[in-house]
Amino acid sequence: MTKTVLITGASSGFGAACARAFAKLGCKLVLCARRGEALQLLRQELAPLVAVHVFTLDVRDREAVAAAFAALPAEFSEVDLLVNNAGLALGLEPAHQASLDDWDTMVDTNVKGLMYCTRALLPGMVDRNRGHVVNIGSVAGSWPYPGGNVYGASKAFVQQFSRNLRSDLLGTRVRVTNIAPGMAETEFSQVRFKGDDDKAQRVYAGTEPLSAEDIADVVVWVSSVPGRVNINSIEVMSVSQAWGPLAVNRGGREG
Ligand code: NDP
Ligand code: 8X3
Repeated sequence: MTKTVLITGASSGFGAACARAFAKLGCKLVLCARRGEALQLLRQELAPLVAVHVFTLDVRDREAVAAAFAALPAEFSEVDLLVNNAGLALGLEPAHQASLDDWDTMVDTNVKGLMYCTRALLPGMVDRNRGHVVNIGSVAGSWPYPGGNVYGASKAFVQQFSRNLRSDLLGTRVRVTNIAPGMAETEFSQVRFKGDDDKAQRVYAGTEPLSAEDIADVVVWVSSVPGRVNINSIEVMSVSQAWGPLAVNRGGREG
């Protein structure tokens, strides 16, 4: 089993659930996110079980990521598993009405932040010839939906980056996995709808969405298979979710 696990975006949702799951397995934890108070509460909860190192980090800040990961205390410095989980969707407007600031934030976090964290930890993994990068993508990276524009595109990046990493890492025992969850009830929709609780709750109303723990179970599983096995990509949906038919416009404005 993996020994030292670094999780980005550990202050809520999938990241916090992963921290709890890996603590139960006795792994040392390195947890980061922007909200320090939530991280401290999690540290207090898990410290009786395992060694936990927490620090605030905005993954969009390239220098801060490099500095924080280079300054990990010796006990935590050999990261075996990086869970690139920090990420967000902002807005659901069509592309011609969406906020460019929101688009920038999604690209800076979901694409560039994930790049910075990966680039900072990969050299150590390659040197040790051991390690695993688990990227949290999304079904939105494969399947388009109205309003998914840049969010989905950022997760398509995660999927292809994951595959390309494996190409570069051939000949090492460093593994890479893209996990693509569908609808899961976390703080995701509150963030997407900028604190509008009604809108956020309507996403899940009458459904049985995935839970954060469901995804943590998947992260634990992909990292627990024998070292010769690389789970490349895994897509997970609630039974409440499936695909719709291709959309056809009838009678609207077209030329
Ligand atoms: P949450 O909003 O509950 O968690 C998101 C986490 O990301 C928080 O811990 C947040 O911490 C962190 N985060 C966001 N921006 C930054 C940043 N700039 N720097 C550091 N940390 C950051 O949502 P989920 O748990 O659902 O989301 C986790 C991942 O799963 C995301 O990548 C999301 O896109 C993906 N996902 C979610 C699905 C869902 O339906 N819930 C489905 C498919 C994928 P803080 O605010 O403290 O920085
Ligand atoms: C989150 C799932 O379908 O809201 O990535 O994009 S979805």
